[in-house]
Amino acid sequence: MAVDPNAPYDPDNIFARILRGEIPVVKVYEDEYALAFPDIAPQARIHVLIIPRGSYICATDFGERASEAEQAGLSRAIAHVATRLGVTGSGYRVISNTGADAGQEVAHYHLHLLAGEPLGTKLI
Ligand code: IU
Repeated sequence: MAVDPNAPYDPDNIFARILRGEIPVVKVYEDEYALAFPDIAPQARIHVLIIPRGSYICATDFGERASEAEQAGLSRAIAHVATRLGVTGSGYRVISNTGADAGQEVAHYHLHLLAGEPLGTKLI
């Protein structure tokens, strides 16, 4: 079911559980602001999710409530992940779905990083 961006944050959503270490993931990158791990259903040769550590539902919620440091931290995490994956030269795409029309499924703000092949018009 699609996420309702106006519903309260659910602390038991799957990404919150991953952040608490209740569900193991391969950590592609982590720091005090963000965690990155492979998407379980990759839509490109490289498909990594980058999530803030804070409890934010979607892009709107993150943009409105996250501190400047958290926003800068997530932005920098994109660059760190891309560098770690070795795709800064070949290129990559960052996408975020918010709400029903975008098809957001998990109610913890996340960025999809797609790379590793020509992406054409590929979206998530
Ligand atoms: P969306 O933007 O909310 O639609 O993306 C959610 C993504 O989370 C989607 O690509 C799923 O494959 C991915 N995902 C995951 O990586 N691990 C999980 O346990 C679950 C979803 I549930």
